[in-house]
Amino acid sequence: MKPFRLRTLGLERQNKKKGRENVSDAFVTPGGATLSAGQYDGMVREAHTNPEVFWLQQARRLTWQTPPTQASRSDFTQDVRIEWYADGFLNASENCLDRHVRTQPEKTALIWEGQEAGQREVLSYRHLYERVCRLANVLRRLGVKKGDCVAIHLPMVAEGIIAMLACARVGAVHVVLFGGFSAEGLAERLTDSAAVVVLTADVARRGGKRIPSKTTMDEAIARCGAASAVRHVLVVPVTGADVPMQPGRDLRYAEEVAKEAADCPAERMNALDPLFLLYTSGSTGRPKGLVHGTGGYLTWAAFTHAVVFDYKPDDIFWCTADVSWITGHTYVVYGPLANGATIMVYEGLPSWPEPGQWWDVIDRNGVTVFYTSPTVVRAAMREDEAVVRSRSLKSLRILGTVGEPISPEAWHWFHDEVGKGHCAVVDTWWQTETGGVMITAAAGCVVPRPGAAARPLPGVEAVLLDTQGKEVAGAGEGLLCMAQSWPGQAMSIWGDHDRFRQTYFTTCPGHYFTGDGARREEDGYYWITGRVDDVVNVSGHRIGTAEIEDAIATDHEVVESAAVGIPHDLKGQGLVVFVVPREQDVFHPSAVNTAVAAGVGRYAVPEKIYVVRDLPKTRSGKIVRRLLRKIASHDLEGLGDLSTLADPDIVGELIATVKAQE
Ligand code: 6R9
Repeated sequence: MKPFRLRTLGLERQNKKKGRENVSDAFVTPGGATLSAGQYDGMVREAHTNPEVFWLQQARRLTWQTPPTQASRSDFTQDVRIEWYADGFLNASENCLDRHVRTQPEKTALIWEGQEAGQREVLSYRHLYERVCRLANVLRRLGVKKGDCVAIHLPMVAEGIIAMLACARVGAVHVVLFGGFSAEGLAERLTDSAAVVVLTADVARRGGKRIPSKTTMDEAIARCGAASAVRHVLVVPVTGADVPMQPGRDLRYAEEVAKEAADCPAERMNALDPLFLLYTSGSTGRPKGLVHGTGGYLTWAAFTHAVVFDYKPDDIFWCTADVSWITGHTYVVYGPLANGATIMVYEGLPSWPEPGQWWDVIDRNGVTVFYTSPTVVRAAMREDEAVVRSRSLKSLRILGTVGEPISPEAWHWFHDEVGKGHCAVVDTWWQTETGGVMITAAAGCVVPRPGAAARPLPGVEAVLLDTQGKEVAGAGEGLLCMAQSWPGQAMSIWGDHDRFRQTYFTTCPGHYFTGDGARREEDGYYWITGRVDDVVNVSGHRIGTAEIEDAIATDHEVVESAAVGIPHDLKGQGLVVFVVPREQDVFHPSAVNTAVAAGVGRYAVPEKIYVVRDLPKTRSGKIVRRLLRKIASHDLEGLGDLSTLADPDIVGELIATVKAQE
């Protein structure tokens, strides 16, 4: 087993120092929770002792064309098989739309606000259903068949959500692509998924910036060359900008949907048919397309949305995540819509054109559940306190965070200033691979402890393993693994099941390995200590250091480079690159930024670049990233035994270089 690094973030220490442990006033939600703590504990016990019965029961949250008779036949050994509800049939878009149209057609499904003042659209379930059906008919007319991939490259507009559901309706596998990817990053994913149709925006907006979505997509498709399977590009008008259209291939979204009927029969899907692929970063270079199935994923989305956020029918549920992130898939779209909730979608930034935009969205729309990231909380904390204090925010009852650990300071600020002291606060730990929340203090059911991810949800069999692969009992620290499958678990990596097996099931044989380290307290509360692999988390963006290094390697002036993550006040982690150029005197570090922006995207451009003569390596040639992390964060104590390095002198030299280049 690889010698993984386990580190403690100090959150727990910080917390203990302050004497702030359980915060019971952040436990009971105003109006009371649907599930009592006792009922919740009962679910945890039932899911543990009788998982088959429990998960078949939970599957009844959905409407099945053919209900499943078996819950799981998953197996973490040998070839690895993740299979939930294998003999069940259902359609995800029918679950998110048709059944609510039957019972509550005029209920608001989606409130959308654009970033320009006054842009607002309210769609009832019936409206949303009709718009999804029109697009589904367009997709069918364009020849999209069950099992084909369709890429969605859109900002936070209603059409992004409509497109996901339209794909699900016709049985197409959607692949939502982040607006911040470079043409190269898009091309890589288009080729890997073999997407046949792409939906993109004319031009997207992000505050004062304009993002040329269509022309970037054109360049990406051109880069795919003969490997491109893209037959059509549907262009959604976001800003109404004039963009070049390739006759025969490119189509105007508005014109196409206008030609179609507002009804469209939904495809009959097996529970194991893929619903979507979503690319994420790991410790090796190539991004992996994680495959989520239909039945298990949707059950998990509906179950966790209801239980973690104490769902009530009159909620206005706002998850601020971009739809290109797994959080957007599960808690903007599938969880809340499967449960018939009203979702809030806002296109704009928290502080553009001035601070407080998101607080105004909450007040204007009566948002009751606000689910965001610690980065957003940290940024808001730095603003003048009058910004948050001048807003009422009284509609809120639950606040949530996801993506990275939240420090006790930020937790308390969120609770006191945004929640005005009366909201439940739920930190939620999970991953693209897990499909939905795994460890949390479910609102009204588990008492939160600021900084801790808290307890595994019912059916989540979390374990800690030491670096020898032995299970840690009771209180302790180790690699966070799952001993059993759960319905939301990704089924595979697109086109490469063996990579899936190797990535997640060989580090701790017989277990799913999360890539995170964690500490557990005696009473079973978990504290996430961060990634133990080479993944850096910048403002919740998961960035593989190998991806960065691969992009930099395309510059011929570079001999080699190493990217590491270091603590960052605002972003959680910042990305630092050490680069060894061919000729140190003539090399300009901006070349690194150019290579990263082109190969990955601007969002991954490093915080700091150090131009160095060499990297610290073991005698077998492995870069010792641990040393680079310490040097870059000026943490020079306990550098450890340097005698195993091929060239121990390099360490002193690097320390001096970092100092000189500050
Ligand atoms: C949903 C999502 C997953 C990685 C995960 C972990 C980190 C997410 C966290 C958290 C501490 C939390 N992470 N939530 N760390 N506390 N509440 O973020 O998915 O983009 O795949 O990232 O993010 O390191 O392994 P994804």
